[in-house]
Amino acid sequence: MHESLIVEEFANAGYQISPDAVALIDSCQSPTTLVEQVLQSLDDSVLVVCREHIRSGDKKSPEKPLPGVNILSDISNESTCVGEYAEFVRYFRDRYTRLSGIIRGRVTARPIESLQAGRRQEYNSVSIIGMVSDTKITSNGNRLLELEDPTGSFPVLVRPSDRDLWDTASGIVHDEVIGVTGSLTRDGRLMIVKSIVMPDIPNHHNQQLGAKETGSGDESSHAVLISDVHVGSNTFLEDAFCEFIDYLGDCSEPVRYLIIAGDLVDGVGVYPGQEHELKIPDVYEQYKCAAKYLKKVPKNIRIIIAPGNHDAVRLAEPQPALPEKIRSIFRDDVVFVGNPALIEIDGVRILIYHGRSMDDLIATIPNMSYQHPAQAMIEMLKRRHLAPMYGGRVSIAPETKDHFVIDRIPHILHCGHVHTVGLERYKGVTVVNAGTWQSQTEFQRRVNLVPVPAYAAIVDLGALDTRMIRFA
Ligand code: D5M
Ligand code: FE
Ligand code: ZN
Repeated sequence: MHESLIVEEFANAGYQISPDAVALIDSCQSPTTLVEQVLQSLDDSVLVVCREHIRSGDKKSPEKPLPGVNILSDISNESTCVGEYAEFVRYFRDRYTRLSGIIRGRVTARPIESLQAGRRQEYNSVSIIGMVSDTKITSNGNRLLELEDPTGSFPVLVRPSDRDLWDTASGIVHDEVIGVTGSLTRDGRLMIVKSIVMPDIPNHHNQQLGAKETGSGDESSHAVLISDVHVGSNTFLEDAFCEFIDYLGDCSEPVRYLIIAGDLVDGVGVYPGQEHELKIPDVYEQYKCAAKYLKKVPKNIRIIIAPGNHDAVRLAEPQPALPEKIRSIFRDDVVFVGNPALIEIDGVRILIYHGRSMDDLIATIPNMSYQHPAQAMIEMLKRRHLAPMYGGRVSIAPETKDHFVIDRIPHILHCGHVHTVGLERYKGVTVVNAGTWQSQTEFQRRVNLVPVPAYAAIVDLGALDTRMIRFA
């Protein structure tokens, strides 16, 4: 049904209708039926028909009902913080409590205050769990870490002689939580580390995931994961993206979900000089344009949108879902979630995180690179934390709860942000960096960042098989 016909139908019945209400009706599966339903439900007090009058959806003839999305964890509407000092203390305490809890199953640790010189009973095998407050190389070439728990702070030393231990220690970043076992020096003021335990994914986790039921007979639903569309940028790859949208309509796989992990639009004022690289200089127009593309996605595909650092929400993470003013631009069936968000679709848990912390992880941990983003994402899983380093690129809002802690292990970790593609499996978790739909920007050229654009990941939600498809 053409949009002008919808307007005409309402005009004939004596009503005006708002453009977004028209768009909403048009996005439903059978607009004609819905127009009838809405007209029947209106009373004389209504002059202009708005979205609010179109509640019913067209439940009558759903050929294939839209699949549901279970949002397990998301900051939206839950933000409590105003940024006071006490909130930071509480935030880090929550981080410590939850990450140390994960480690405690494997290490019998004592409180740091019990290590005060003169009070100790043993020297040889002592364990503590602490948040790393400092890490440095000593003049003798050892690595010195300072660990903090709620009772105190203690220095621990790693020597280069044990290669594996040294490699682990070299990747330790400040503000992550680790367990260490070692021996105390004679004066009781320093621990020489023998082993380091990170929260990590348990080794037996792989089998548990394997036990996920695969639907019998019916071909299982598929989800398509993308990120960093950057609509509005003059480097947005419109042709490739349109080809991708067409693919969703034509493909042989039963795709039921499309998940976008942030930076849907390029935004405005995100970096200095951005105005020279924008094709659409107004952020609402950018979202309108994005909504136009997404309207062409088949109606039986559930679209899920999380924000990134270019989107129109607060920059501090965790970021809430896009505001209503922007949501109303999109088709009515889109599910908007925060960043990060843990969702469940068809029994599969997907942890969506835009991935800004990768800038810090790649810059700090040895052997990380923008060309292998999945490796940096595996570092998040090892730390059971999406943004372990405080005070870097990610500005972290001190919410009561640390929303970056990975409590429930997802089947899939889905990120973007770095504009390169990665697909790995780590202890049963599928790790996907979905790339971008933007070619190299002037800024990226200067820092020699080579994007890998126009890819989408397609996941069989039954078998959890994942592959990348290229559209260029
Ligand atoms: O980020 C796209 C990519 O560009 C991501 O890998 C980070 C990099 N980037 C973006 N801005 C900066 C700055 N200011 N310094 C260093 N690296 C940066 P996007 O979020 O799409 O802009
Ligand atoms: Fe981006
Ligand atoms: Zn980004």
